Amino acid sequence: EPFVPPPTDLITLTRHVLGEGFQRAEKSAASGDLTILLSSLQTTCKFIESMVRKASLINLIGLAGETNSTGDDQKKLDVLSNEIMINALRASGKTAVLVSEENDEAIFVGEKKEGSTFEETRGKYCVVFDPLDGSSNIDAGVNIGTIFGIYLVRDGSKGTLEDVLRPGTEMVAAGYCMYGSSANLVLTTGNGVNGYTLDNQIGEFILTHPNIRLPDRGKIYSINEGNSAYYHEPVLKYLDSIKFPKGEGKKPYSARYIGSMVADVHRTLLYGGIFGYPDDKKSKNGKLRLLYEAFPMALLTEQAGGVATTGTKRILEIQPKTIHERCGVFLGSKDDVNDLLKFYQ
Ligand code: AHM
Ligand code: MG
Repeated sequence: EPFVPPPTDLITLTRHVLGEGFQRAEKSAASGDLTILLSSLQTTCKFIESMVRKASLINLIGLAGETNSTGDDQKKLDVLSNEIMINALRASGKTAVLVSEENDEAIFVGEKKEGSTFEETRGKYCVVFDPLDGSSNIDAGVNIGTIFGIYLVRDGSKGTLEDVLRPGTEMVAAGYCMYGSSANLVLTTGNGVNGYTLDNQIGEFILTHPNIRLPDRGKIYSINEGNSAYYHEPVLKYLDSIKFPKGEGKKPYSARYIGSMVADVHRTLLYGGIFGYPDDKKSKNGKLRLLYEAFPMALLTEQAGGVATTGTKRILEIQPKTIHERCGVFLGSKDDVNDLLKFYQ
């Protein structure tokens, strides 16, 4: 076979982000800060991805706090990922408030860090994140991912809870990194959605999915139907309508459910269809977390031309009251989600 040279003008995430200008975010902040923050975030994703790959090898899988045979403390992968993110985001000098699924309380950057010898630099951004989502899938080697959303502190604020208890419409950027057969980082800065794939040899995320757009209608539904006994009427009726469609030439939808939000949303963004984790009779507010699961995914979905709703309201417009609150989620192709909404009216 003759040697076919690879493309040489690669668009890396850093290059793309530098060139994009960040109309929405950078205008109001010191220019370049969001670029530095995103650069630090992409490093954490590479770090976590390398840990995910090594997990079974270096025996990271196990109960947090358990000691292994050599007596060293073993850390669960999600605990480790959380530490990786917190350390990197604090060190970036660009953050003021951090909210992690793994921490009960928000972290306020700039307050003296225990054991640290130097003063921390506080920045203007707040990052809300789930360091490693889909924990029930880790031990089986199924796709998992990191989800994040970014707010700019309000004018004059040094970073308080109020800076993160804001509707998703006020997020300046959001994204996720999926650790699957490859690592895929999907990002929006309020100007469409782009997908990047990690080239492990170069160590860079390369733009592989420019301007992701959801098809207006898909053929897939993605929901944990095992919860049907608890579902409210509109959800059951909608599911019935796509499994037993009435009308000539109409075909039933295919079911796909991984149980990792990042993977289920990733497929939905690329193939279309509908993903749901609704509130039901048992889980009154659903399962997924508003701040660092529903908001980032809703922003990505809307930026890709889709719709994200609880069934009764637009997710991005919810005013959070607490940092770990939950909400029902439906997101995906415009026509599919609108079909569902008809059953709620
Ligand atoms: P986790 O934060 O404990 O990992 O839970 C969140 C996950 C999501 O990734 C996924 O969409 C959902 O839980 C799956 O839940 P279920 O197993 O009830 O279907
Ligand atoms: Mg989670």
